[in-house]
Amino acid sequence: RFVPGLGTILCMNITLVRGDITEQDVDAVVNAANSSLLGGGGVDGAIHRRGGPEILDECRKLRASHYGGGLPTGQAVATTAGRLPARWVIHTVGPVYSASEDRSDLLASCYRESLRVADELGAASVAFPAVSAGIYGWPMDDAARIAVGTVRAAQTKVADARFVLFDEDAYAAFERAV
Ligand code: AR6
Repeated sequence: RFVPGLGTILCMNITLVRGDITEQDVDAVVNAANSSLLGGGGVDGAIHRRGGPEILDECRKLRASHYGGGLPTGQAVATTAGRLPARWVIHTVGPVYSASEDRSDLLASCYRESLRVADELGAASVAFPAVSAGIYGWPMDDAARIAVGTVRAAQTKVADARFVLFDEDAYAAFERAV
């Protein structure tokens, strides 16, 4: 918003929602994808199931045109959202958790890059899952701390950032992080 004397101030609302990310009425939903971009389980499976085959078609085209070797960990790319209420899906690849190597920067990069892509699209509202905190094994409290800290600190025009948590434990971890 524009404040006389101060210029433009970017304000972001961060909200926590308990629910299913595929049902969110936002401009863009973030997918916890893998580098193949060709689908999988968890959030990825739900998004492709509910969104329909258009999403996979665009993912295949992206692989052929830009990401022959797959989308690198920590990066993000957008496709249509098919039949989802959202307009776009932003696919990002979280790091697999490692107890012996600190991969926090890569996890933070998923959120920063997703917001950068959202800005490019002109998306004002974005729903995030707890990237890496499912099949990729990241401890939920740590994943939540990185997610909230990174989104809060980001320079972005996104006004509504929503974390959509599937179960009570994830919701409680994000509440602690906020
Ligand atoms: N809405 C919101 N959150 C969900 C949903 C949903 N519909 N479904 C699961 N979650 P995950 P990752 C939660 O495994 O750890 C796939 O096979 C889930 O409970 O989806 O980054 C990809 O293709 C957990 O808290 O993502 C990759 O191979 C969080 O979302 C791999 O899994 C993330 O869990 C990525 O694993």
